[in-house]
Amino acid sequence: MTLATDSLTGAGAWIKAMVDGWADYSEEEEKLTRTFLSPQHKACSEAVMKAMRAAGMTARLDAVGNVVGRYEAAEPGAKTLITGSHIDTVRDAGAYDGNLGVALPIACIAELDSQNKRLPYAIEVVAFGDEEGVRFPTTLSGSRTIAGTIDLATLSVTDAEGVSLRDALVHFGCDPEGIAGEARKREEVAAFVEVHIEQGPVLESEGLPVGTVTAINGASRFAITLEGMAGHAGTVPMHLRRDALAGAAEMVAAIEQRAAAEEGLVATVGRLSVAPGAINVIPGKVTFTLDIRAPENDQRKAAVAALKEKLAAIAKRRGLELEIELLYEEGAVACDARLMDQLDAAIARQGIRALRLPSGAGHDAMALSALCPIAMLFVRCGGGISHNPLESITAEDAEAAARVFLDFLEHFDPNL
Ligand code: HGY
Ligand code: MN
Ligand code: MN
Repeated sequence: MTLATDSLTGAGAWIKAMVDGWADYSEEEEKLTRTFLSPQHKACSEAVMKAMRAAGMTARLDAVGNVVGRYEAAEPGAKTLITGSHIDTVRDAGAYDGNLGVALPIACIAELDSQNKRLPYAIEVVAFGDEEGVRFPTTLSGSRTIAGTIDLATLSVTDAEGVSLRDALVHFGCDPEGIAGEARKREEVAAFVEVHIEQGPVLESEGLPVGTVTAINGASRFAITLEGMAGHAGTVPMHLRRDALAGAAEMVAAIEQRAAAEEGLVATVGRLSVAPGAINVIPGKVTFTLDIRAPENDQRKAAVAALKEKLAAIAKRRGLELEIELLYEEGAVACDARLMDQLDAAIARQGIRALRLPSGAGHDAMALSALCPIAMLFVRCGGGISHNPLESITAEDAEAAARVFLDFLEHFDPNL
């Protein structure tokens, strides 16, 4: 596929086709599931590198499994604008979460390259490998590596099969010893700007193809384990049971009730496992996850503290052992005002009403905010649906977003 030469005409269909092609790299039949450092992640990384090179970029796999494409500046020694997003997915995912934010910048750079145009700064497009945190009990390892904030102790975390992150990296063809060296120097980076589907209904409700993100909600994630007493389903009277699943059910309802009572607070129990898991055995052990988010860090932390108390009271009353393990915590992050203004200006130049909106979803941009100013451009997605195979975008919106992003690139002032 080659882009039409007249500045991105046909780019939307080209971008969609590229992302739809990457969706073939899945660990599951008939579904899109691509987890960090899987063989399918490797195959997709190779396809991304091929597309980057065809667009006039150099492309490499870095020490932590990110794909890094680079389009040099007009002059050597110039600063770098980093863009990109993640190519790992949740289970049974939509195709555009993350992936659109890699394909769209590649299309814009292919257009610059077709015009032999170089900018007063270099551009790096990064396809991060670990944003969803599905395979390992950690996440953002790719973006944290580039930001220089990764905790190398996370290399010892293991997946469900007991494979350590370190071993998985070596198997993937990476050198974990090189991770520290991947950190970018602050003085060399102008900004990080990520293009991502909105994953919510606001742009669609406003009739807009794109919007400028103001901030990214903070999130805390926990693994919660309840230990009761497995027993015979037929012989143990109800008042003598220490049923871990009944306790978990009461806790899940309490979590939902607490979040629903407060504007802006969201809480989700996304995974729950029961042991021993037999029809005639009272559940002795349950583990479930909790993901809790809010626009303000104090609000989220207060809700976490209140819920910890509530769960402890339920466990005590039911005679259950309770363990709450923090898996992940990222504070809310504000986007840079100057970058937001530059995105708004590009949107306006493309004849679109500029709208600002917050992100309820987390993104690699949160990690990059430790390195440099960040901003995000949201793209409308059908029904606001995401983390679901029904996730969709239109070629028209992809093309509108590409025009805005290319306009932003051509006017971007790297000396923020
Ligand atoms: O969970 C999130 O917000 C992101 O999709 N990882
Ligand atoms: Mn996601
Ligand atoms: Mn995402």
